[in-house]
Amino acid sequence: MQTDLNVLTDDEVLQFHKDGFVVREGFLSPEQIRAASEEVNRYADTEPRFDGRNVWKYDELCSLITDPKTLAVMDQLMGDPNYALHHCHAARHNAGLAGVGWHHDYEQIPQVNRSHTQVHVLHYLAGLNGTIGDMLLLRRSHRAVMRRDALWFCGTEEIPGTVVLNNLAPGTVVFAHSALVHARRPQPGGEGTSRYFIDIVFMQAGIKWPSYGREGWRDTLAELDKRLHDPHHPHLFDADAFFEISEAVARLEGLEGSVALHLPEADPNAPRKHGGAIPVVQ
Ligand SMILES: O=C(O)CCC(=O)C(=O)O
Repeated sequence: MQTDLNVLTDDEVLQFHKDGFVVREGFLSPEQIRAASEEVNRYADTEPRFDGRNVWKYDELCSLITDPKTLAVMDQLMGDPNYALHHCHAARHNAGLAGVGWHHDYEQIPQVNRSHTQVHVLHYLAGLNGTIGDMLLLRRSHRAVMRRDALWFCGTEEIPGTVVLNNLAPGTVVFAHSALVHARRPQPGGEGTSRYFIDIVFMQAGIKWPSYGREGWRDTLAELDKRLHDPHHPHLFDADAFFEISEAVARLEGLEGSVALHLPEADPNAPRKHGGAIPVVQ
């Protein structure tokens, strides 16, 4: 699908890079909301461990991955069309859902820079209404380099810079830099309703990213490529965008002190590399 439309304004693109997120209410059409909610209901009712991970099995989730508007936003945020899908998750949340403490989801081992962009596209099919769970975002935190769980000790308390999302229209999509620190604050109420949450994650081209999990990720990408190959986004399901996360974790095990000292010596004549298209913003 060719996506030469500009869905985000220039100000929104700047806001994404500056604050780490853009919220688009009503991004999904009523038909998309209905079809995706029905699909999530169907599988959540019949598969106790349903999480949308084997996404090629789910038609409506597949169509959200390749939604032309979503890919157009990705083209704008990534700066070129060669980005790759990392994973898709889907969940139906009900009353009494547990919270998730402050964390970020930027995939890097170890966490040392933010040279390239990774985007979580968060779909709230039924919106958010202050019951079941609020989404908390920590504005601008994507620009700090930290462990994914560095702020976990703050639980789901509001901390300076917190943006609360608890009143969003159905079909809202939040485009969040994956390094943006966020939390899900549990809320009472919501009996008899559901909170539908689908996150779809894309990685900018130019570096290798950790694979999604230790098993099955190559097969998932191959199945998706067979079904959804898009010549305008030729690397969308390209396994070459990734390395085996388990190998990287094993390489780090037992290292002490400054990890840089365990790397081969740098060639002083090698050209210095710069990262992806991240505008300098104040
Ligand atoms: O349920 C949500 O709104 C966000 C959950 C979360 O923190 C995550 O998926 O990383």
